[in-house]
Amino acid sequence: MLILDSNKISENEVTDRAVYDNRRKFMKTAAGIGIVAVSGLPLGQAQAKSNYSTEEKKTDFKDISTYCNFYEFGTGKSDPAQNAHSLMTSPWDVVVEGECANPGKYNLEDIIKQVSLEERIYRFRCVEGWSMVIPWMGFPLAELIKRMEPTSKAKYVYFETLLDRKNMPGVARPVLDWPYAEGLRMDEAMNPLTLMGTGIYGKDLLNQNGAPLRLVVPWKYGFKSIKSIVKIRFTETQPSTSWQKANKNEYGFYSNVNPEVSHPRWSQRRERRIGQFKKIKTQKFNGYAEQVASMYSEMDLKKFF
Ligand SMILES: Nc1nc2c(c(=O)[nH]1)N[C@H]1C(S)=C(S)[C@@H](COP(=O)(O)O)O[C@H]1N2
Ligand SMILES: [Mo]
Repeated sequence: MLILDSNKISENEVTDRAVYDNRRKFMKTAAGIGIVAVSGLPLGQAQAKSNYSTEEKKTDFKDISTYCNFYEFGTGKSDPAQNAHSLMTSPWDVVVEGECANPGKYNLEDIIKQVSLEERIYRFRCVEGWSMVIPWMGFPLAELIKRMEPTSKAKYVYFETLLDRKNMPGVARPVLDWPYAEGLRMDEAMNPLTLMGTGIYGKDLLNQNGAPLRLVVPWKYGFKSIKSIVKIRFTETQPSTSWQKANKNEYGFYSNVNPEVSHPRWSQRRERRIGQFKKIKTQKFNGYAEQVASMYSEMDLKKFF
């Protein structure tokens, strides 16, 4: 763990260190031997402190890593932390297909070498009514998408989680239509807030949090942030998602955090910040309206929930 309570270390330095550790881990894996020089990497870029980070109190690592939703490992909040150790996350390949110039199978370590990792402290709001503040490590999804060169037909991006019947006890039951599937509109995927998460608190993601690569879309309900991604597909039409298939009246494609639109079975006006006693007000777009509201200015968000 990083020493986060020392007055002598500036927040900037802590962030740099966290970025460095997370990247070095990937580099080690890539080289297969000891510590390698972190060369050929845009470390200067990675060190830039993110303007997008919230100053709110971060949720304890213990809560982030033990209170999880990852239904492939069971539907209980503590099931993923108990069961996800069996997931094999290295080596890890991501298949890119559909409407793009550069489809193919990409090794994650190779992807990591070509993007700028940074720390982003984001609010994270689950549709069930709880929230956290999570210091993610990751890189903007836009960087990856640009490298894949989507065609003019690519209007949406579809994501799929690994489906491993041997190591995922939860998929034995048809709780959701496996593999877990999610999607974003192209402008949402390209928005600078949208991250591909690789770590939390400067460490690689634990399996229960979606190792080794997960989406982080902070203005949408948590279920859009799909874990352990193995497939990315550029599509012309809106992809169907696991939660829409499960119940389209309760879970829409957009799923923007919105206190004005109730879930059919409960209000979304308030949330319980994990680790705090009093409930707090939920903000529209989870407090990221300045960055994202313009993408929806023409839409009726009650209809397109
Ligand atoms: N593959 C997969 N991704 C998933 C889920 C899941 O069950 N399977 N749960 C989603 C939900 S509902 C939430 S709230 C977040 C939880 O992320 P966390 O456990 O890291 O907080 O992951 C999302 N991504
Ligand atoms: Mo969620």
